Formats: sequence, structure tokens, C-alpha cells
Amino acid sequence: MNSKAAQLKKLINSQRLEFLMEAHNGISAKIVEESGFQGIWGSGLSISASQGVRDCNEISWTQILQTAEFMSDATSIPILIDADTGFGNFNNVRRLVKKLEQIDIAGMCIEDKLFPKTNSFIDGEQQTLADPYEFAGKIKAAKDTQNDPDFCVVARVESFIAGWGLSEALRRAEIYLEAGADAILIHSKKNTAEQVVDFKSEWGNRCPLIIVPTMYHSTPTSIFREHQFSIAIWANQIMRSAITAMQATAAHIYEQEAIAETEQQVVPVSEIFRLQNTRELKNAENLYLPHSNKKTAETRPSDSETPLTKNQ
Ligand code: SPV
Ligand code: MG
Repeated sequence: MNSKAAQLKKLINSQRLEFLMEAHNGISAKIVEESGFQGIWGSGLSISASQGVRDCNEISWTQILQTAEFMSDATSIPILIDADTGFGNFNNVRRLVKKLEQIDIAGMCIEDKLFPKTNSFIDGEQQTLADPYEFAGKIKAAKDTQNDPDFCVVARVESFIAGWGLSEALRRAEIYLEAGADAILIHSKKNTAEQVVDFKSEWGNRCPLIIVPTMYHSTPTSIFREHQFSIAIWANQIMRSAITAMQATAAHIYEQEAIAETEQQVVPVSEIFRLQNTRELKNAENLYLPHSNKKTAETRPSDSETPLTKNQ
């Protein structure tokens, strides 16, 4: 099996459209893998939301790392982590890359905004973009820091989000590619794919292009294929479906003051155990716990033996 970074690199460079599905903790990451997806988007929005905080760096970078580590441990497919603006300047990015590689995160995406960032769908046009050359320095610093040559650095262009036109988006993408980005994520909050398709038509095949169709959700996937985008990220649907389910279940149980009806609508407790791989622990216990343990504990010490506790 290729390393996770090599797997992500392969997805990014594959000739067909690939998909990353959002996850925000260990169990959602595992569910994404079991669904058949070949890669995970570690969404900043969803990870923040799962802790009940806003997507503007209220959650610290080490808390993101901690979450990413649980996600990485729970899965064997690659994770592209949403690293926002890199949580600081080039130096913070260098340390971030080092730590991400240590927990087997396959790549990171950084965006050309200012710390603390704001989610792209909140007052986007009032958001300030980073100086493109300062941002390019972060990309170069990341590429120079990574140990594994396959670790992927995705540069996210927020020009359209901030109200700029196609030429500014292209100018920035070119600078980021020059700095060493493995792919460009071109973001748009329009409800059609017009901006990203225009960008792709001008950009051509200079490097793989990644899109996040959250707002242009009704665009058929065939359009993304036709225009040869590299990856479509389904960025928040697992979190949103969890919210839908949790709200409905909590409200229903609150009204009913009983759980009988809910029982048919939720997974059994055994499904939680399966996802946690409880069986593996049972097998390990058979291997590593002394088989006579139970008996020993239940056997009373003979009169000649003094229990340790009495001597202490
Ligand atoms: C995220 O999932 O956190 C993203 C994508 O950055 S978006 O919310 O569309 O900005
Ligand atoms: Mg984000």
C-alpha cells in the first residue's frame, strides 16, 4: 500500500475527477472511508462546528492537529487537512508541516487570507486577501520543510470570494504555482459554476484544479468532469447530516420523554462498538492478558500468603 501522501498525490494528479468527503473527527472519518471515498477533507468549518465554535480560528492549531490525529489513526485513506491561512506566517507553516507529517496527514490546503480567517461564505467581499508574495513564501516554506516528497500543498485562491475578478485570481494562482503548490483550489460562493469554469478555461492544464461546490451544489458532476477538474470536495455534508439527525432525535426524545420509537431509527449500540473496532481489543485480550487472571483474582490467598496490600 502506498503511503497516504502518495495516495493523495495520485488522486490530485489522476486524469479523472476524484472526490474528497469532509470529516471532522475519528468516527466521521471512518464512516467516510467505509462509504468508499478514497480521500478525506479535514474541514475547518466542520471541525470547528463539531466543537461548537466559529470557523475563524477560535479553535487553535494544536486542537486541529489533535483532531486530525484521531482522524488519521482511524483511517487508511489520505487526509487533506484544511489549514486555513497556515495559522501564522511562513515560520508557523514550517512547524505545522512538520507536525502534520508526524501524524501521517497526506497534505494541507492553505488559503490566501489573513489570520484570523473567516469562513468564505460569511461577508466574503469584506475579507482581506494576503499579499500574494507573502503567501507564496508560506507555500515555498512548506515545500522546503516537508520530509516526504509526496506530501501535498494545495494553495487556495480566495479572489472570487473577496470580490475580485478572473485576472486577479489567475495572477495569484500563477504566483502560487511558481512557489511550488501541487494544486490550486479555486473557491467560489456563486450558486453556479460560472466562475470556476471560467477560471479553468483560462488556466488550462497548468496544474490540477480543486473545487468546493458547496454553493453551486446543483451543478451536475458531469460538468466538473467535462472541464477536467481534478478534485471536487464535498466539504460539509457529513456534518450537516449529523446536525439534521441530532436535532430530530433530540427533539423527538424530548417530546416523547421516552426512547422506544427512536430505537428503530438509530443504529444499535453494537454499531458503535463495530466502528470503534471493539473486536480487535477482544482478540488482543486473548493474546496478551494472562488466561489464569480471572481465577487468580478470585482465589483467596492461602493463610501462608499475605496479600500485598497488607504489607503496604
Ligand atoms: C471548510 O470546509 O472549512 C472550507 C470550505 O474551508 S468552505 O467552508 O467552503 O470555505
Ligand atoms: Mg475552511
